[in-house]
Amino acid sequence: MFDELKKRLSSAIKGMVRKEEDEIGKPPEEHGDAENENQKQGSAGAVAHIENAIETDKPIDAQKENTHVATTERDGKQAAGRAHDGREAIKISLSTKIKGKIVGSVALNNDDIAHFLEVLRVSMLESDVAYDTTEEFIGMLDRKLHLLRFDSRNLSSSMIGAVRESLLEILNKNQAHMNLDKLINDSISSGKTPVRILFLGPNGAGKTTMIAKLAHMLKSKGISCAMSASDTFRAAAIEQTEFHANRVGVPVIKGSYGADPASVAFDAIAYAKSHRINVVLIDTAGRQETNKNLISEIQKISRITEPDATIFIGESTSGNRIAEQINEFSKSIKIDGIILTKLDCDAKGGSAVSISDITGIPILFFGTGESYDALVEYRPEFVADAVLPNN
Ligand SMILES: Nc1nc2c(ncn2[C@@H]2O[C@H](COP(=O)(O)OP(=O)(O)O)[C@@H](O)[C@H]2O)c(=O)[nH]1
Ligand SMILES: [Mg+2]
Repeated sequence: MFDELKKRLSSAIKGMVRKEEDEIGKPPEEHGDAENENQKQGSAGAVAHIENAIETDKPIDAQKENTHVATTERDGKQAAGRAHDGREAIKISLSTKIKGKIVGSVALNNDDIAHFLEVLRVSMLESDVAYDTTEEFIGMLDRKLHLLRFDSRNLSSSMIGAVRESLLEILNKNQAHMNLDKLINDSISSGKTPVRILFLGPNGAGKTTMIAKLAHMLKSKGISCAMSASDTFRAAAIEQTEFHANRVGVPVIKGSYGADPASVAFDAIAYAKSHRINVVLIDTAGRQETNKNLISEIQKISRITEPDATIFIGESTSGNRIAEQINEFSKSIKIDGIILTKLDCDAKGGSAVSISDITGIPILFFGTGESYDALVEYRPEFVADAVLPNN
């Protein structure tokens, strides 16, 4: 679950932090007070020396400067090298960094930012994050990294914080569009029940299992529900829905194989009304977005049941293919929410980061296993925590 994305993002961030730490030297806090004071004076001397050299156009020999600045020999050589390349380079990279070391705040080197963003870009694309989302994220982070001043004593967590902020902006984008809990609770309190929830998606995506998980969750919250076995097409589908409903302990309304799935769903709603059941979960046969007959069938089910929410269920392992499927389905039927199943089998995890951004539809839940409680309510923070290192 998110393994690859986490591994790659962590290594990119750690690489960047190591590089910056190398350049700015050890943080002042690691020295005693007296030494620290000497160091500050030495640092200030070095900055003054370099700035003086820049102003007066004298050659700089940073290596000869005998101070207590934790500027490494390599940094000195780099600084001397940059002196020949141009004064700006020295101003930005060396003197700013030495100053940064004193006040504990550093600006990142432009080349380092560009390299870091490129590593992130490749990591995300290769972990199934969609191209457009990756570009948007990189652009956002680029602006942030150029503007921010980082705490040199805490570079790692400041960097993770900046990446996390940009990621959360992407992950949060569409979440306000739908809140299933609120929909159900509002409908119950205003007496507009049963809430009708229609599920659709490809065959084998985990629709029936997910409906059973949701029934289990609702039941545990004291919300009554019924399942409509409206997959009247696939062999053993009715028995499978019935099996789950019995195990979870909720009623199931079924027809016979080949029966009109819309009429089974209609019966389920009537049953829920007469038994004062709060929510009807309507299971349907698997379908591809390219099958015209099955698309008109789901449109008919939707017309007859007038769902309060239509939810697409897809496997997270399908990667970016799901976003294409949803966008294609959306031309024929309005989809209000997405559930991604089998996250436990998805080593990459990137589709969970970008699918909502690409489709404009919120993610509601993740399926994370085969048991009834292998269900995680979607929260942007959950994804950010799962794909970023802790510190
Ligand atoms: N590992 C894992 N397996 C799942 C998950 N959700 C469903 N499955 C399995 O995927 C298979 C197909 O599930 P099913 O509910 O019948 O899919 P449907 O055709 O869309 O109704 C079953 O073997 C489920 O146990 C999940 O989140 N993780
Ligand atoms: Mg099924």
